[in-house]
Amino acid sequence: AASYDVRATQDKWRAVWDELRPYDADGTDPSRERRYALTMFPYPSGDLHMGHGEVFALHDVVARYWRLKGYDVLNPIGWDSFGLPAENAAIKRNENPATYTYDNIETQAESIRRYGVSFDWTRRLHTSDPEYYRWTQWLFLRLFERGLAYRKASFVNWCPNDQTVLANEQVVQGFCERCGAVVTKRELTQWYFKVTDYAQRLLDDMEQLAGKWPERVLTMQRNWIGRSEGAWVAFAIDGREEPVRVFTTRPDTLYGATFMVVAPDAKLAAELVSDEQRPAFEAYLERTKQATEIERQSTDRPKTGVFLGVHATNPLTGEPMQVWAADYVLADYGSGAVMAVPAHDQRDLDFARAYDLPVRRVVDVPGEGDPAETGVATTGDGAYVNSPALDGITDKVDGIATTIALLTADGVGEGTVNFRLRDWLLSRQRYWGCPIPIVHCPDCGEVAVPDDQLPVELPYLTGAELAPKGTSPLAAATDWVNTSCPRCGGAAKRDTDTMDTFVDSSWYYLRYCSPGRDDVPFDPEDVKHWMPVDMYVGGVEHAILHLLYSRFFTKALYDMGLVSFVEPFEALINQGQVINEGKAMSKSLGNGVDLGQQIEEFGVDAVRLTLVFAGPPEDDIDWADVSPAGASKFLQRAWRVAHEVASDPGTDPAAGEVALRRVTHKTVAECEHLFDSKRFNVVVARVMELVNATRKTIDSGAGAADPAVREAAEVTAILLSTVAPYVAEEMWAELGHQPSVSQQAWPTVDPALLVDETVTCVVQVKGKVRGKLEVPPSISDEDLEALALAEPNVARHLEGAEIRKVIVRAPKLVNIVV
Ligand code: ANZ
Ligand code: ZN
Repeated sequence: AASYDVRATQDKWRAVWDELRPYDADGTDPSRERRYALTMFPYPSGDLHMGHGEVFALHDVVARYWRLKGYDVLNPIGWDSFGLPAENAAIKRNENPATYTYDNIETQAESIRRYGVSFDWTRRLHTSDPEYYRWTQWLFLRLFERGLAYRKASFVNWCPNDQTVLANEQVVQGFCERCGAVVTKRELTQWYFKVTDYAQRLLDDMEQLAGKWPERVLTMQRNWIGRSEGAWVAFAIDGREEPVRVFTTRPDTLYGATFMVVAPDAKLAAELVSDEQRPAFEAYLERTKQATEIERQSTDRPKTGVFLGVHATNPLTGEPMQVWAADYVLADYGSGAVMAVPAHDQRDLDFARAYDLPVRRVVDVPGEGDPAETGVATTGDGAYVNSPALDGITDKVDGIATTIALLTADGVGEGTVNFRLRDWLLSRQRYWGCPIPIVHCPDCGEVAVPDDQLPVELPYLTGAELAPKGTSPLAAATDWVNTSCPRCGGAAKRDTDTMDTFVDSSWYYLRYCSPGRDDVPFDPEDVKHWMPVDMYVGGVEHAILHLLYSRFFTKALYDMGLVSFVEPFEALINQGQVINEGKAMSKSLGNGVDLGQQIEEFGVDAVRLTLVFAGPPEDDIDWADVSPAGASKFLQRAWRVAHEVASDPGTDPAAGEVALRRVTHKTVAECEHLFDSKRFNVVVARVMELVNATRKTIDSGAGAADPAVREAAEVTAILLSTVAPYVAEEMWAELGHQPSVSQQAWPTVDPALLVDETVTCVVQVKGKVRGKLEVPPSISDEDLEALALAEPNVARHLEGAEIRKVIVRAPKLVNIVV
């Protein structure tokens, strides 16, 4: 049988597309509806892998479908090109990270072009280009002006291996997200973005995303933001003017607060500790710094702590409470101190039992014993006991409200909301990142580099100059560091940290709207036209950090009047993982599958089709269960239909096989629905069925000259162009059309052809069959009744009789009772 040359086809159409540029967004016609398809831009480490193959194939289905539907589609590509791997490679290879970075970008760009992704290459960006990071710096300064970028000293997550600080989000279960080393704590002065100012809005605006983002991503964001309602309670401290305020979700248990616990690594602990207890405290603090966050929060870890040698006073009972330091209390949540209520909080109870501290039950939960005896803290509702102000109350909500009112009246507490979300620690002590555009002046303090002096470009450093030393490598570039103060002109020093690469990726989708502009980061008009993104496709590993930061940036820009929407991404797809033999691909398991090798063997289209056909986009794909060979066979079959139409032009002008036309039109109608509901794998299945039906029609005698066959072949080419663009283009040309198939209009559906073949309806009069009708299966009861009564033989039998009842069971039966 005839077949097409996969490789030659790829080379041929790639050149045509480069010439025709059917994928460039237009943007000039404001009346034309637009769509923005976005894929999480790649990091340039090595060549593309299977995961890229999957995400590009899936997101390109959407972009190409929208183009067929007539939308002006923005489908841009760029590189997230700052970051540690390039820097580590440069140290090893004794070069500047740009070499590795831009070499890899070129490799990936070539692979992406070969992969036939319908990107608009005119908007390409790299976050490590000075043209781009100039605007990252500009945005940093806008946040700085508004107090949303600030510096503070605190204990921060420190990766001893990468020799850099990490954001909370980059610490996964106590380990460094990148290298897996155990994360420790260090006290450093660092830059932060004030994400916490936006906590409530980040939560509230998720309503706009309900049903459009995966539920689990919304849940992860909600948990990360971690809103808790409760109260602040002030505790007087012996020998100290200022009270200590604690956050509690259970102010109603205040009568049972029998001691206080402070995080050892909170500043407060060092302030409170007595001279006598200081040596013990400091030893304990050292131990605490070794513990990971996950260990500290573990419920079954034995509780440890040290008495700080001071006492607080319970504002309701007036009783003295010992103040302790213990690592189960975290420094950066609430105020870093808790009122311990051992009877009703298991952590506090475990601690109380370990150090023989008093336990007082204040809620009598029916059916549960006294925690002081059982060792099990109770958290349920019940009658308050030992709590004079709450006498007679039996429910928590009431108890909490009553206590808050009491504390507020006394000026020692107030209802409040607390968030788990922390400010975003953005400075990094590494070289290959966006320099922070701040000058430190001994007289003026932190001074912004003026906008017209941006970008602050990275000095050129190589190899050993980049080696991690705990301070930024930029600090050693003294020519670069020493500068003059933009405000007073005196000697000053540049900030030597660089920004977390998540800053770069928090706004790249805006830059795509106004590529190449050197007077603004983006044009508000362009952004208004293209944004928000209609479909964002990327990995679930970005469910928290990248998406939360982008949402924060968008809201901050909204407040500055630079954008007119508060959520950047309307819809989100998290593709599954490509695995092999049931396991994640890894070097050690030797089960890796190489994208480039698969493409060599089966061709781009077959690999793309395999990935799209494997299952719903969000499911994992086990390469052991799929068949790129089968995909390539199918594509040859599809092509052959077009090829036969071309070689057998035919003369029959008749309407063609109605049965095939029905399949064709139904396929188009159904696929539209399937594309819209992101069931791309089913689209492929429907196209396969269409090709089978076409083959059957040809072989059953109609021949390829039948117009219904041509119509089916054209529809196949158009639908297939969303998944397998090379063969689709080849088919389109075989059918005698000009390229590009991707610029065709979505096929028009003839509604008459969507109606199924008719069904036979039996009409009975007095229980006897008097007539038969051929009717559409979807006929209504009224229409069917009218048809039945009008049927000549039925009408004859009804003559002179009085109709008592007509029982209609559409579409199969009408029973007339006389
Ligand atoms: C007294 C109390 C009694 C509490 C009780 C709970 C139950 P969420 O829901 O996560 O917001 N807490 C406050 N700050 C803390 C910190 N820095 N480290 C560890 N624990 C801290 O939890 C709020 C509760 O966690 C607060 O309410 C406090 O303990 C504790 F029957 O206060 B509670
Ligand atoms: Zn100055």
